[in-house]
Amino acid sequence: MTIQTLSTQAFAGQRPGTSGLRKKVTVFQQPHYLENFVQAIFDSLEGFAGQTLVVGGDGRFHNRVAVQTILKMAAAAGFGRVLVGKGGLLSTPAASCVIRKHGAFGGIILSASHNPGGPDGDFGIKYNIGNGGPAPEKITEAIYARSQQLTEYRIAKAADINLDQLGQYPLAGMLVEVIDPVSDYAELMQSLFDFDRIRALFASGFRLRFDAMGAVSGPYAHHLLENLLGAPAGSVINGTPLEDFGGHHPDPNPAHATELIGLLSGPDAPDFGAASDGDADRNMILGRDFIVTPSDSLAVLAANAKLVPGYRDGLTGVARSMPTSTAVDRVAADLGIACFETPTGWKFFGNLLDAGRATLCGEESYGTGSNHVREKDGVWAVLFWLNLIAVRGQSVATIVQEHWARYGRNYYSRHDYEGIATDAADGLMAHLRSQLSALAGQTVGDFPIATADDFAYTDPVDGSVSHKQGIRLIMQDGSRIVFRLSGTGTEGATLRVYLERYEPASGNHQLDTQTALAGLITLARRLAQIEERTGMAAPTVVT
Ligand code: VG1
Ligand code: CO
Repeated sequence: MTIQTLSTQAFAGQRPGTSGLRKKVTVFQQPHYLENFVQAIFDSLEGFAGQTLVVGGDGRFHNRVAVQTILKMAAAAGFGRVLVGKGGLLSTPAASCVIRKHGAFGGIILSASHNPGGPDGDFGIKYNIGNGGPAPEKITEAIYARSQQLTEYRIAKAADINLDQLGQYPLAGMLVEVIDPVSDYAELMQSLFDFDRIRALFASGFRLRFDAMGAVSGPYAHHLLENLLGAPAGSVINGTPLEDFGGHHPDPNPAHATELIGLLSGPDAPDFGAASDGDADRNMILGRDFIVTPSDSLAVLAANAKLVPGYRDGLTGVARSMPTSTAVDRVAADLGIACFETPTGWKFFGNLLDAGRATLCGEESYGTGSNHVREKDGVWAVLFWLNLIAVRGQSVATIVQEHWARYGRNYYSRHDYEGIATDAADGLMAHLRSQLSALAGQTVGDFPIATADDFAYTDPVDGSVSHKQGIRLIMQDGSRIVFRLSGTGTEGATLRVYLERYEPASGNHQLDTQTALAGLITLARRLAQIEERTGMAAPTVVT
């Protein structure tokens, strides 16, 4: 066997963001760019000789090329075995499931998630540790540091593996196993949910549309919803993974999943709609003419968890990212369980899940999950909702409205300002930071501000501290405005403004969300000087 050692030079800018390294495909196509990052990952790990690595991605353009390179580099690095999904495919939650089930040392996931794909689109890579979850900051920072010092990388000289044929293939002293990307995951889902009951729901005429958005959730949704649960053929739309997602922006929110939103409106609409993103870790839940916000979805799942077999014994705790609405906090208080508030990004939930301190986790960005894996999980959330509907025998809208009637409603919206010049975005955040001490305790317009700070998080399990995780303005009545810059974009900066207002159980739950939040929206734009600093009179995306 031949292991080649090739000289290389460091590339600036290989610091992983909220969820791995994401760049334009053209950046990844530069000679040695991917190789450098993969070598930096391997150089930052210890003790993997002879161990198993899991590799797979969301099938976007460049996925196959990258998988072949990673296989050869894993062989050169001394891994004993690589499990790779057929066609190079593994959804992010399925990769997490496979790592855990097969006791792998870790995994490499290729995805830029909800970002568009294709030759002009985005590509991404991230490393997950042996618990199946995204590497914590300590490791991602080590990978970055290493990427800046590299002078060479090692790769086996070997023919490409046939990724389209299940089986075992030797590669320079290592074994490559091409596995079915769906089966381990499908087995796990069947251990958590009442498939008989959901099957009976479909048999009774319940109708669903699941929009896979041309991305990797298609094979999972086809198998679970149509083959195993009996939803009629055609219930899953855009179900074939495509290298460019069929031109879709595979982001399951009302702004990008417009086809599905259209299908779910009107008297003849199906009962239930759902969509997932590029790597199938996000979910959007819809009823007929009804959109469930992700923050509400988390709260509803927590409140009803005991109705589902996998969570019958109740939850030890829940966790949400800081910008996510506080709807789930009210459920946790009612249930008498802990509620953790973490920085944005699933990696911050890993320790809480491993320590058994949280069972369900969620983010406002259409991410929901539990201790069954260590990633958020789109198809899991859909099955959870279907199980609830099958048990409660109510529509999506009724379930959510009854939730509000009991706990009150957290009106919630996120306003994104995309494509801002980096300097302007940094200046805007610095300006906000400079006002914090003056704002705390002041009344601005109609809003008495109780807390104004820059969110910092101390992990209760390992004590690690993360600073500057978003600027919070918390009003006396609990209403909140949060500002932060995206860590997943590949062009310029994206400002995210998160807005939340609480309306008690007895209050008005029928307002239009943007109307309900109008005062906070105006205040946010004024305090951050959004128009003056970015020239933008309105957000580019509202969810
Ligand atoms: C966004 C979301 C965050 C999510 C992350 C990865 O990050 O806000 O909640 O965890 O994407 O999701 P940011 O830094 O752009 O706000 V995914 O589905 O892109 O892996
Ligand atoms: Co994703």
